[in-house]
Amino acid sequence: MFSFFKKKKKEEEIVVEEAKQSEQQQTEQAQNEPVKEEIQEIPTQEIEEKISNEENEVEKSEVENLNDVKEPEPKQEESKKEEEKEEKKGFFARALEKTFGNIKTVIPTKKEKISFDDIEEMLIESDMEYEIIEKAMDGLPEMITRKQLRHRLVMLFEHAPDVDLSNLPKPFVRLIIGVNGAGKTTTIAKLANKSKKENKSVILGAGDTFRAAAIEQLSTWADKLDVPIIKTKQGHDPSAVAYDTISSALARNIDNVIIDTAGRLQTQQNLNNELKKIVKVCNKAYEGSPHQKLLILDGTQGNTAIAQAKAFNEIVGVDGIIVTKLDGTAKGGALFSISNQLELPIFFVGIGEKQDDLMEFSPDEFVDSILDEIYTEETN
Ligand SMILES: Nc1nc2c(ncn2[C@@H]2O[C@H](COP(=O)(O)OP(=O)(O)O)[C@@H](O)[C@H]2O)c(=O)[nH]1
Ligand SMILES: [Mg+2]
Repeated sequence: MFSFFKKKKKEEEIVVEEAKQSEQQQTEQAQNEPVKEEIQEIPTQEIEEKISNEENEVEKSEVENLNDVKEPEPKQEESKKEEEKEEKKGFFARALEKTFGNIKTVIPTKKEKISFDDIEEMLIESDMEYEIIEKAMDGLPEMITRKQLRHRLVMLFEHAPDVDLSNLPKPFVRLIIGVNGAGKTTTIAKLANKSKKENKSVILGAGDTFRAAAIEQLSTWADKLDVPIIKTKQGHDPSAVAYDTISSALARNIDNVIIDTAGRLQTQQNLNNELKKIVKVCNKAYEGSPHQKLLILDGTQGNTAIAQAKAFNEIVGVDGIIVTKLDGTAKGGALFSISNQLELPIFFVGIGEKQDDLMEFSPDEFVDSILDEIYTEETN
């Protein structure tokens, strides 16, 4: 039953080899070759067999691991959680420095209660959409306490992820989409780095085949992080890359697949068709995938990112958002409107250009780090 996967692996090596050819050759060839050649049907039965074997293996290893784990003391656990919470708040506080600068122009000193008008102005300054501000503040009194405001702000992030993180399929396939420059490739590197840190294996698919530089950029990250990558020539069909990446993950029993995509093509229609095709082909390679279609939004664009997000959501249906460049924006308040308007969860935020500059998003800590800037203490 493994012969198919062996064959796939060989093909993959060829693909990687081919990618080393000169760029011009690549483009010429790409234009002449029918892209379909690279897509092959995987016999479903073989995949099913393979998956069920993997499931058995996972179950066995989980049982083994369970025997090694000691129950932590409940008290220790609590203080650890508290520590983590504080740490996260600290990260947000640093990432939101510019947004705080804006907020301070409205509320320069910390208070116990803050007037309705000041809160409203502060939220406008942080780039929260007015419609959302009205919704959040509806019915609040003239003088607002921390607790009252906290409740309303946290409520804006009510859209919970619908993936059960405790029981992920293997491989777990994520498709990364978004406009050029949003931070897709950098975020893929950060996610791969996170996988590695969690002792999960990961493989990347260089699906932005529109520009040679994009393939190069992801390859450089793959080298740096020492993770495998499947790539092809510039101009080739990205869905073939997606197919090969997923097949390779299945063959090598890899935990996570992350696939890059182009942010811009010759026309919007081309982009729509390409993204739809990639999604379809992922499902062909491994039924049910991609498990997450993650939209990368540039945080420095504030509310204008929402229109983009809506367009992508209409094309392929987005499962969650990652907001990048939170470190470089004074518009941190846009996170409220992004999540609320799109009715989607924010999974992570990017807080810098390095591989470790990715943070799991948590509405509680995000809101608290803002409130810490304007309120003196918890009041009722
Ligand atoms: N400051 C900062 N820069 C970022 C962040 N994420 C990405 N970038 C930068 O944004 C630029 C575009 O990123 P890239 O990953 O190439 O975007 P892509 O075109 O969507 O793949 C690069 O210069 C990145 O280093 C972030 O969280 N913070
Ligand atoms: Mg890119």
